[in-house]
Amino acid sequence: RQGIGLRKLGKTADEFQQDLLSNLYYRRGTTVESASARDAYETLSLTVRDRLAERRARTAAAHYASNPRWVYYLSAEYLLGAQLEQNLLYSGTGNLAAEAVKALGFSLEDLEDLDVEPGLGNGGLGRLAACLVDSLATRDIPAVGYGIRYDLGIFRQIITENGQTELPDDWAFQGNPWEFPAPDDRQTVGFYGHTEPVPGSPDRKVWVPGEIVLGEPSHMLVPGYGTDTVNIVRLWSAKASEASFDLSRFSAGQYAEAVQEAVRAENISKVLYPDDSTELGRELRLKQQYFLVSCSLRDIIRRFRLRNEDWSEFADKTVIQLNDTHPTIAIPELMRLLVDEYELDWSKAWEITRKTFAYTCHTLLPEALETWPVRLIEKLLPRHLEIIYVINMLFLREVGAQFPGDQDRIRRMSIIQEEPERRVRMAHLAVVGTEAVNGVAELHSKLLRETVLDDFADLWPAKFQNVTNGISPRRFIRIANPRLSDLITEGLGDDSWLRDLEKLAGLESLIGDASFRDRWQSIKRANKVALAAGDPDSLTDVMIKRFHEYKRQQLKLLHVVTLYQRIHANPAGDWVPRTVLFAGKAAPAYHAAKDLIQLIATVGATIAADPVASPYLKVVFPSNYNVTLAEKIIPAADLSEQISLAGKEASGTGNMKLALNGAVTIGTLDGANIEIRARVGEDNFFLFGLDAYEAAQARINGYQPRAFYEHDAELRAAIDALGSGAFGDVGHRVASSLLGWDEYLTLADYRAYLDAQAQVEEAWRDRDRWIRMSILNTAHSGFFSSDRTVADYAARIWRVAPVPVPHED
Ligand code: 26Q
Repeated sequence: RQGIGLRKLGKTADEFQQDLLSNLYYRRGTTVESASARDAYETLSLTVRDRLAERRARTAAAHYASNPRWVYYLSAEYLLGAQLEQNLLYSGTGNLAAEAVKALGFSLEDLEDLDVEPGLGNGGLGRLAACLVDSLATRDIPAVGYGIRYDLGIFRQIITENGQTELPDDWAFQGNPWEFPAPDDRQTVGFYGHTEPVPGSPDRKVWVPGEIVLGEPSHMLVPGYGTDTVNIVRLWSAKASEASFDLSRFSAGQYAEAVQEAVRAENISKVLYPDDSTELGRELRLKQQYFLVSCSLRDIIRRFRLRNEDWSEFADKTVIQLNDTHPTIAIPELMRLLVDEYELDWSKAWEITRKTFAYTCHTLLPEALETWPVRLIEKLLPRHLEIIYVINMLFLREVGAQFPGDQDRIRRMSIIQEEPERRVRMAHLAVVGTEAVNGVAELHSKLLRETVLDDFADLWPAKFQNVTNGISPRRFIRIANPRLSDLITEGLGDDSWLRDLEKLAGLESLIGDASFRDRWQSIKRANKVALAAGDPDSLTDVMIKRFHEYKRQQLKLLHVVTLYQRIHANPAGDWVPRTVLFAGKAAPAYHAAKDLIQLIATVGATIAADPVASPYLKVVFPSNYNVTLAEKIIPAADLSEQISLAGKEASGTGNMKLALNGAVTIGTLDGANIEIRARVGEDNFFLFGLDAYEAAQARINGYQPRAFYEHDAELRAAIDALGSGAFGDVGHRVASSLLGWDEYLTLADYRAYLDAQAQVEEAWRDRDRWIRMSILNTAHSGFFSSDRTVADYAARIWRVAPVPVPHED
């Protein structure tokens, strides 16, 4: 096929226009005269996608030619965010596109509003996956992200005074112009059934599944910024096989029964589980996990075999990163494939498996550590349970050899938990079956070694590492905050900071420039005007994250109630006007979190209706927090609330996004807050509260929330107000939960938090001081680029090198 080449895509405005028109006619099947905004959106998306597809083809060719070591990121969740604006930026076609759509009678902004974000994740973990694949491409690392193409993403949330209601998120209802279906790469996945011995091969078994489901992949393009690399995220969709449609039942008029099996199969990728911390032990969730793993591993092996023959090379060419324990069933699955299907010796297979995987842990909460009932795994994945037993037996033998006679240690470390029912501890399996384990911030990695995984860190100290999380500067400042990005580019002389975020440190030398400071402040104000959440001259105080008791939205609420009461006690006081913005979703089954949402909405409405307090205090709670909404809120924030109980938030990444956009943090010594404070400087961070050791000690010392209630009149007044009946049953429930047990030591940190908020107000009143703090936060956030995170993984865990993609021609 030599000499056959691709027609070059247009580079001038005219040519881009021509490409757009031809897509409108020949791919969308409509005409200029009758094109709707949706037609224009779909057509523009295809035109932009074409530019990336061309880079993708060159990337694939470069990767094939170099037969490199690959990074495979396995994640049950991706929160990729809206695609159009990102792909315009990464393909460098923003201006061409704006002109071309204008000629059609549309504005780019109108079309961007039609771009729906695929909400295929819950929160931090899903968005981290998206930032990492962005940075992998930006760093020219050969990588594929594997995930599930849920038909319904994270629910759409509506906030009223009755709290949160959930609606299904049929995100691809009108199609998704960004994805490429690849039905030829479909895989077959088995479930249930039984195993049979293989005569003469004691390690091998034949698994005869009782149910077969097809996995159909489609992929989204993941361009790098400032490079020609375009990687992919490959998402699997469950499809029934032809055989699961029962034609004889259909012919007999049993229509529902005829499709029952097919519906069951396709339910696997129907909906994202909206829980982000507690495990419900649902069979369908485990099916989702195995579905992802089985399809992805077969795809990885298929790709390996395109260029390699010898299994001894597999672990040199492949590293598979497990995004938390959700895809950990990949460890016994790879063993099964190698031992049962490819007939490798157990010990050879185990060596390959261990070398291939690495595991990232994202939590410390004991209730968030995944365990699955042995009975469920036995039923759904009988062969995998057998393999897990062998892995465990060999592992415990090793522990026994290291620590002779230490039965308690063996019980603690076993992959199988015995009481109160037998369960598989996925985190133990993940540590045993991988070469590297990492936490997501310094403190988190340290606490992992000292608490939940301490026995494993004793056994294998070198396995445990830290890789502090990061965020994509393209999405979270360049796209979210174009005004500030332009000012930074002007201040630093060019936009190379977008690929080398530590360059932001250069802003420090502009702090003395009064006109620079003025412009900085005007931009923050303009962003607040655009957000339209409250008075742009008020202190915009934001708490945006999933609702969870450990994150302590309830502490922020107590602060709001106290401010309200103070204003009432002294209406003529010199109050700092504040707009308090909450946004975030609660898991539908997490009643305490949903109560808190309702209470915040109700208190907010009470304040809004109050003529005394409302000039100074406003609470807003926009519905449906997602990546798109985050991009609007973050640039407008003055104050970033990062007030989790120390030792509970593994890292946080919203904290990084807000600091990068010049918000000043009020926070505890938790997660990445510690590293943010170390970099932006103690004077530019409002610290308060117990540290992780004090918090752990408080409970041991018999923490009594009531003692704090009784000794602090303002705290008492705030809790009494919530529990008074004025806010109904929810107020009661929240107040009594705080007074009764207060799992996350809210009352213990209340006074310190209010004192820190008083310091915030003092700093805010000195506007020049505040602006300097704001600039310093941005200037010293460079470390938190996900490009740095990926460089850390590449050097210390993956040991991969970039493969540059040659430019066109
Ligand atoms: C597990 C089993 C069954 C159902 C659901 C789940 C599940 C799903 C999602 C468990 C946890 C999650 C998500 C966790 C998460 O988002 N963790 C956050 O990860 C961020 C990135 O590392 C950190 O910054 C946050 O601190 C951490 O809370």
